[in-house]
Amino acid sequence: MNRKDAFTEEREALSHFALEGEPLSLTPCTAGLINTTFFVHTDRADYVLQKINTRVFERPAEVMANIALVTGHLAAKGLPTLSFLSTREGALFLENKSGVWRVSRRERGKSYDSVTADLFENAARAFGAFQKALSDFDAGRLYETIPDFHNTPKRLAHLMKTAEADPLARASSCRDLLDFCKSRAPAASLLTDGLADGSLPLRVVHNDTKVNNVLFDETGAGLVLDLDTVMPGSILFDFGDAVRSGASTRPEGALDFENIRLDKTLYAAFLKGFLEGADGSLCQKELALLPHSAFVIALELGCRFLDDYLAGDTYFRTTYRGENLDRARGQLILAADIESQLEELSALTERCL
Ligand code: GN1
Ligand code: MG
Repeated sequence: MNRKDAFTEEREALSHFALEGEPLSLTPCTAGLINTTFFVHTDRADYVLQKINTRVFERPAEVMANIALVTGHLAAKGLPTLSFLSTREGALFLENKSGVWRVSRRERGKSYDSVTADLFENAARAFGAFQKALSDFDAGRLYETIPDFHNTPKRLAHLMKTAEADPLARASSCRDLLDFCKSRAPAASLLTDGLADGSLPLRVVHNDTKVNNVLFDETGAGLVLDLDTVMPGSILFDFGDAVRSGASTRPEGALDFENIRLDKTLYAAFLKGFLEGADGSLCQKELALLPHSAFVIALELGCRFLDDYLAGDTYFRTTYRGENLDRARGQLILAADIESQLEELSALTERCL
């Protein structure tokens, strides 16, 4: 193993899993804002070791139970999916004094933070096919591991409460953003209202459909990764999150705010791939709300970043002071741009159906 004196906790955790071969190297992976991830290379195989963030995932046993159900369902259909190793004691994860750990096989392929329209369409096809493959799985069997994860009105209300308490006296630096969020409260409940009145079906939802959660093979086919937030919800959470993260002209966290817009070509590419992958699974109301879902989820993530900034940056990993404020500004500018293009996006969506 490299750096003999480092990674003591990680090596101890790894020793509980029956890896093929001897671990030769352990490399930190910096992607993701929540869990801590390492690539493990042995003389025979490659693995991913993760320390689960238990502040975010308070009940890791439920996270892993959801993942086992979903990967089991996909594997039973012969579809490619992630595969996790049990511990030597036969558990789905290891809990020891340093934390909660799990190991999966490292699948071959490439992931990207930003993609061309062609690759984005392929990512969409993978997310759509994931939905289709799970459309016969009873979403009620899954735990709600993070309650109200995509409950946008609750996220917005929570932000307003934090802004009112203003524990670090930061609210004065983002009044414009707070006003924007508050004024969009009526639209924020579009998806949750539909779930509540039954007009939007409850499905198995991935809930984190960023393009870097797809691994592409050499043919361009995509494998869906990061199943931590698989929960019951609306398919529109997945479509909206993918579009707000992948069809923006600038990546999340970009500081050249004046260049942030929704790219209609990328939107159309995602739409095409997603509808093909989902292969007729969407109902009329889901289809009609596709463009709006991107607005709602961008607004929601803007609220979450802003809330975390006001509360002292305890949720999303940051590398500089004010990063969550910058992330929030970027998301809310994107939300405003999507909102201004809703009519056009709806027309474009209709033409694709
Ligand atoms: C978090 O850690 P990562 O990148 O998989 C967050 C998502 C956000 C995303 C924003 C459990 O995901 O909801 O969209 O950051 N995941 C959780 O980059 O909160
Ligand atoms: Mg994630």
